[in-house]
Amino acid sequence: MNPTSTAPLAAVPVAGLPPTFQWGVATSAYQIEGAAFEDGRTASIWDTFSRTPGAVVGGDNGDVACDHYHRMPQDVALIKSLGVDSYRFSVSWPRVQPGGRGPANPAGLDFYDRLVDELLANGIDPWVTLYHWDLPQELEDAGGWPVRDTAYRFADYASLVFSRLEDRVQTFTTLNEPWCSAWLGYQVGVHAPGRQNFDDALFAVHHLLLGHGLATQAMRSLETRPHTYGITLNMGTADPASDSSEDREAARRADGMGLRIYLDPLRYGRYPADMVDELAARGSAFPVRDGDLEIISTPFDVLGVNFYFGQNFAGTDEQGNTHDAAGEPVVRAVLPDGARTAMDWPITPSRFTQLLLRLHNDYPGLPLVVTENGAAFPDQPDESGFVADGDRTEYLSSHIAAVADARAQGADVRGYFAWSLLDNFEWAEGYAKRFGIVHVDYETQARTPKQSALWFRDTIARTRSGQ
Ligand code: IFM
Repeated sequence: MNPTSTAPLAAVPVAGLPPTFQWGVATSAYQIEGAAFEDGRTASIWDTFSRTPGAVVGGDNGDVACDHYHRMPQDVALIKSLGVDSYRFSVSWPRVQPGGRGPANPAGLDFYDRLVDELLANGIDPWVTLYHWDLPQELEDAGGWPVRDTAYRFADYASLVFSRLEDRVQTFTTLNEPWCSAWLGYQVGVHAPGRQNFDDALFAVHHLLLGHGLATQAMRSLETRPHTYGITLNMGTADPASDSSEDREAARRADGMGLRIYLDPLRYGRYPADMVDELAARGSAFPVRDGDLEIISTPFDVLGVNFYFGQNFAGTDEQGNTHDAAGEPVVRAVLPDGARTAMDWPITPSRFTQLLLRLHNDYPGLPLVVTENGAAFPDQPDESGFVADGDRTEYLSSHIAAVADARAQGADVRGYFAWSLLDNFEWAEGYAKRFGIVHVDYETQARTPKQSALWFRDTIARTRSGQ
């Protein structure tokens, strides 16, 4: 298939999205930029973690990644060719503020300054994420997110970025997926910094949320015009695997730790009582100080929703035990039947509708934007680099249709960003898993839009024209 073809590709038409719906593509700094030690950038926890033997598939790291740092104008032209409204990117903290303290690195800020200008010159709205997992290593050495001071350091860093870009950037989101930073990084240990300590993870949750609130307040205090502030959470659905009381309890616990311990403090200024009680029963607690919950619940304007799949939960292990060896209740994920992606994640578009409606009902009054949705599949490029990814195209079209469905039932979903613009460094999976709608040949750095990118482009055009 000719990648430059403008012929509409076969796909499920997406009905019911208004011409004003916001379309975008998303990336993050460490996953695409490369230039890991240029122009004053210092190490982040991912530079360190990816050098830990066995931590990342293939021993891969982000030193070069997609070389976006050096290819930015061409990448912006690529984004423009897709006809999207917006580009969601993250700012690399150690590029902008090496070491995580002190003054800004002018060369680091200059890169984002140029990126914003290039986007605006091409009619693309820049959507900034301040933190997509690349904590400066020095801050981890001082204790990382389990330590309160990191929240204050984050607010300082946010102020540096904001002061430079606020004249041209409308939307600033603080954190991407704090669940991953806290639980995968500090409890499970499969993400940087690779710790395995339950209380560290719990403390990290609180300090990430505190950092969000402090940063939002700091940016508002500096603004010379109104902005849109937000945070992005990764969320799924947690349904009971059966109607048994154990399974219903397991689903409640999974939902509590996966969604409510973030959104309840953000929106209502309190941690959910059932989770606080359960944590107390195991001798743990969020490190809340007076005034923290007021800071965390600082009003914001948009909730970024990252959705990949929904899950079921069982309250028993495979042998039927209700408690694990440590005496904790079993919360076992049971993946829904059906097709899976290359990540072995189930494909569950109807759960996406379910999640968006649930957010609309339980946390009303907050506009939603899908800041990530997409899938890895075992792509097979032809000799020209083109990938006929009918699987990814179908994943995107069914999930965009799920968004339209949620909107039709009342959910205030205003936009959708495909994850990801480019194949990129997929964290612990290295370069082995490809989420891009544009294929990247890592040898030559050639970018080739996949079938999904062309379908996405055509879908956006059709929606805009009201078809
Ligand atoms: O690649 C990641 C991204 O950085 C955060 N959200 C999930 C994506 C796919 O795993």
